Amino acid sequence: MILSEEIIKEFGVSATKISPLGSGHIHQTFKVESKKNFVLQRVNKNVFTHPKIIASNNRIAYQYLKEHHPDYLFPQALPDQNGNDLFYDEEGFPWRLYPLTENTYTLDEVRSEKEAYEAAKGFGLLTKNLAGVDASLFKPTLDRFHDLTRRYEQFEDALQKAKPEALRAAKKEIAAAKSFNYLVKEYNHLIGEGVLITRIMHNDTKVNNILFDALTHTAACAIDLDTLMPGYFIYDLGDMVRTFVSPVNEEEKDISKVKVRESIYVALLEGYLSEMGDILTKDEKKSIPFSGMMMTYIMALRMLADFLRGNTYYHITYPEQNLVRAKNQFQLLTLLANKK
Ligand code: GN1
Ligand code: MG
Repeated sequence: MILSEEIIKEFGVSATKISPLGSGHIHQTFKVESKKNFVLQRVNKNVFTHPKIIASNNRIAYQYLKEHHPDYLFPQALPDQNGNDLFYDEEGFPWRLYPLTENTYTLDEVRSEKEAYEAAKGFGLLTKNLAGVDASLFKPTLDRFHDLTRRYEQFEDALQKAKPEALRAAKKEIAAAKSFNYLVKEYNHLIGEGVLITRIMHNDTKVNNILFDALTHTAACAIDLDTLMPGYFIYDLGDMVRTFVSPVNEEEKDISKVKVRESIYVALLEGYLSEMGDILTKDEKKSIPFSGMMMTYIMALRMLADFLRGNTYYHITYPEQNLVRAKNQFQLLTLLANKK
């Protein structure tokens, strides 16, 4: 592996210290200390096979925001010595460098209504500020990433090809997956009838993708913009519901601990609508309750399909981990469906 110490020179920075940063599973991330501090990242080219599309989408967003919302903090990559947003090493890995936003912190879980409100406001502001940009300039960095129809088809395909022992182990979850198929029909209706408007979405709205201001504890900016691309607001709002409302995350094996914290749900919705309330149409707002179910369902299907396929996508540390995740997410989905 090529060392970060070598790469950083390509960006014209002389570092005094480089150390691993954050809890991400996809890329390798480093904190670079020098006169100014930076974040250096080696992009996972197996997951993101078109890193140049990420760089291009981000640059388009950056330029638009600079012109129309100059005070908005957008983490734009800094060019390397040749003026490129990505530097490719000899092994073909793309690297990128960002300024480090000082006096901020991240959270791995939502502990209070205030945190839910502020994080959701932060993600809402990103979409709001990009509402006027020409969405056709952006390309998908991962094709049909949150397309529920496609994810259901992938689940069916995995089901067809699964080994008998995997089918046996996942019997209940397979039944659950089929029982929620009505959500696919609802999704197709919303898209097909043009109820939802194509907007530039973040597509990975976990709370640790918000940098909080250390003084004000409000959202300073949204980070991890690999999936900044065209989509629908239900993707961002729904993934916030999925990842904020339960006191335990998708890794929890004891599903009796999976809960819907109603006050967190209300707070995140308020935070999101404090920015997006005037942007979303009346019809879009009707699909707010659907959003959390849809995104929880899509993740449950992806995790279950990965288990049936023999765990080829998500990183696992024990064999049933994807099944545990799917069980957990179907429990959350059941709670969300009953709440409705
Ligand atoms: C993956 O690795 P992480 O947590 O950033 C996935 C998301 C899922 C998430 C589920 C590129 O994100 O879509 O919500 O796992 N990202 C990709 O934990 O597939
Ligand atoms: Mg991510």
